[in-house]
Formats: sequence, structure tokens, C-alpha cells
Amino acid sequence: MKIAIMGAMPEEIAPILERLDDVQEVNYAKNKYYKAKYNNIDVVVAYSKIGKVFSTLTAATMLQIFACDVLLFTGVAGAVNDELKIGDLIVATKLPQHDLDITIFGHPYGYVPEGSVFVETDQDLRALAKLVAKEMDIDIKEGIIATGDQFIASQERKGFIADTFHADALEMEGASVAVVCDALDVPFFILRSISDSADMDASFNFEEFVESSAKISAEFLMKMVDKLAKV
Ligand code: 4EH
Repeated sequence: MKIAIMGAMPEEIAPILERLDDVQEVNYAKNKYYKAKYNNIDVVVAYSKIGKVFSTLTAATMLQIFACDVLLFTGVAGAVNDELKIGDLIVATKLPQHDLDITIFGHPYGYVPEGSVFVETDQDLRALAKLVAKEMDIDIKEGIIATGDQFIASQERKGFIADTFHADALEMEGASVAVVCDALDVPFFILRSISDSADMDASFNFEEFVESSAKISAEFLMKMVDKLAKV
């Protein structure tokens, strides 16, 4: 088994790079991919750069060029659900693109013909996350994570995303990664730790908490990798 581990920003994969062995850096399509061993497991680690386009490119590369057979995403997110506080973990059940809008033609937000508003994540990987959380005695929430090419820092846009998609959190890469994995029929998992509340304080909170929240998410994900290799 070869596991793809991706984030969008350097901060999101830095805690993982520290723990790899036999690292081989490969350049492909203007990005760096780290082929390595983690506790004797084959992994490919990369950060895509921000947004749906770069994350699509990286996810597709991980699967098609590096031949990974499962993809795990780790990173930070803005909270939509008030119950989510900075540092909390959220596992995506399904993801929509909140900025995809051809509603003028009578379609719902997030929908294009032959697509679907939401893409669902793998059930078995979600179950594995619950098992790891239980063993660590921590609370991990599951919910809808909405994606779009916008850093959300307003109550108004956040409210639209909450009302339209019943989203619990939001970010800028998950749904595009989901589309790629779904199309190529590869099981995938999207984990995020909250860095801000996507409101007027978002940019300040983000800068303060991006590193600590990214670390929380990355460390949890690597606990899942330990278990994945055993199944
Ligand atoms: O990869 C982008 C990063 C913000 S943009 C999406 N990530 C972080 C998740 C996220 C997010 N997305 C949308 C956390 N909070 C979010 C929010 N809205 N409120 C960025 C940040 N710093 C430097 C460069 N780009």
C-alpha cells in the first residue's frame, strides 16, 4: 500500500516531514513531492499550494503519477458550526464547492450537470478516525466541509455557506481533492483542525493559530497512518 498525504500549505505538512525516513524529493509539475517511509510504510507527502486548482493538480498527481492507493488530507479550516472551537478536529463526511454557481440555469448551488453537490468521503477511513480518537480519548466531530476559492472572513458569506450547504467548516481544497479521488475511485479522507471562525477576526486568528492547529491535525492523521498499515 502506498499512502498519499497532502496539505495545501507548508505549515500543514511540516510536522509530517520531520518524521519521515529515506526521503526522496521529486519535482513534478512545478511542485515538490516527498517519497518516503514512515514506520516502514510507503508514503508520498506534498503540499499543493492554496485553492481548488492546485489541490486538484496535486491530488491527481499523487494518484496517477505516484500511484498512491489511498489519499489522506490534513490541514486547517474556518469554523461554521459554533460548537467548533480553535484546535478542534473535524472529519469531512461530504464536501460541496460553495463557489460553484450556475444557479441562473435553475441548478442548485454547487451543482453542475453530471456532477453532484456533495462528494462523500470513505466510510472505513472515517471509522478508523473514530477508533483513533477513542484510543486517544479525544472528541472528534464529523460534518460537512465546504470548499471554495475564497478566504472567508465575513459573517454574511459564512451565513450563506451555512444556510445553503449546512456546512460545519470551510476551507479551500477539500472538495476538489474529493472530486479527483471519487473520479479515480480511490478512498480518501479529509481532516481539518479549526484555525479561525471565518468571520471578521478570521485573518488575525488564522495567523495566530495556523501552525498549532495544523500540527494537531497532522499528528492525528499520522496516528491513523500507523493503523492503516496494519489492516
Ligand atoms: O489553504 C487555505 C489557507 C488560507 S488562505 C485554506 N486553508 C487555509 C483553510 C482555511 C480557510 N479557508 C477559507 C482556514 N480558515 C479559512 C477561512 N476561509 N476562513 C492563506 C492564508 N495565509 C496565507 C496565504 N493564504
